[in-house]
Amino acid sequence: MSEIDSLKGELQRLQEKALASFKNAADLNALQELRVTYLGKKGELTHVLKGVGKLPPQDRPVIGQFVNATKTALAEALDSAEALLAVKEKEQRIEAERIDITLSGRTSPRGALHPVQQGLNEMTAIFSQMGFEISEGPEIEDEFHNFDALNIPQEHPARAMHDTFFFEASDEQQAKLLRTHTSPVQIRAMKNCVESGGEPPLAVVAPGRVYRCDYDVTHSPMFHQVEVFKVDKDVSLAHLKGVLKHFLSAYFEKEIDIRLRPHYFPFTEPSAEVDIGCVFCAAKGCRVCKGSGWVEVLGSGMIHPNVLKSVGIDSEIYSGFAFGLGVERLVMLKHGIPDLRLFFENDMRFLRRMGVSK
Ligand code: 2U9
Repeated sequence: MSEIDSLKGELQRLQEKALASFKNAADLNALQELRVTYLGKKGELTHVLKGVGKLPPQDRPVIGQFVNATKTALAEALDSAEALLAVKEKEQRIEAERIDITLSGRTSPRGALHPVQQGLNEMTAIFSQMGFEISEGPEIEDEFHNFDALNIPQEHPARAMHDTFFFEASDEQQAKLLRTHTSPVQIRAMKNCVESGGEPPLAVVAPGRVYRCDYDVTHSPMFHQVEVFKVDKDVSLAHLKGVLKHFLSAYFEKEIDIRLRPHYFPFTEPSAEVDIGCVFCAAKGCRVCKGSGWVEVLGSGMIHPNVLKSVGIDSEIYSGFAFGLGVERLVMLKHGIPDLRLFFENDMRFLRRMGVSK
């Protein structure tokens, strides 16, 4: 066999071996290595080329052409194998990164308003819909707004009854205290109206936190009140009773019976405690109403003339009704909550049942 034929044969085998290895290459890196192995400076084709030098000069162009053809064939085969592998690797990556959008999502815990705040908002909204203006005021008050203006003078036993938290103060300073009810908000609303040259009618709802130094099973040192008043010409107890019945029926979401029982408050005259027909036993008598069929829910009355006088409203021309309620008490009655302390312990079992952190 001539030298040229043996070289041709060698190139032929080299090409077959190379093409087979390109087909089997696992990835682009392997292919790159094969490119070096066959076409690189120290590669197998170069090695064969070195043998060309030993050929007689007239044979060299023939085998040179053959070598070039082999080189082109290998380069083209490498290029197309590379393109194929690139597509394959991309498909694998897409498959690996695929997101299954049919899986249901992970839910994150959802917060909610505290049951007391929910109740306070519901109550305030009912009065707002009836035309009462919502008013808020400071929780740190002075004795004038919390007591004097409400017909509770210095030595009045009601001051002691209110179990007030006082701030420390020197003799010259005006005593500051945590408000014991939201009535000072009402005083401020009336005073603001008069001082800015306005006059009644005035209808205000004052929701908020109040503080009393009192702590037992049915009392918390901080609790929430909603207080309501209306001042106008010819306001009567009948208006008070109408507003109360509408409010209580709206809040409990059913027709509610009410009754007014005479009582004493310094800031109202006459005064009355308000009972509702027991919502648990339909007034048949149970543990909640202690067998009476009635449950006390709030205090009320016609605003005392001294209170109107203290804010500069003429009690000969104007009259008004007012009432105050404890939010926790009403929320407990509506939802059958047995113990006031549940509101303040943040036991998740209670809060979840009431709609916090579902
Ligand atoms: C002004 C004049 C009068 C508001 C009133 C009550 C009766 C009352 C209690 C209910 C339960 C307080 O939270 S509680 O302990 N409130 O009994 N509140 S009359 O009278 C006012 C308010 C403002 C200017």
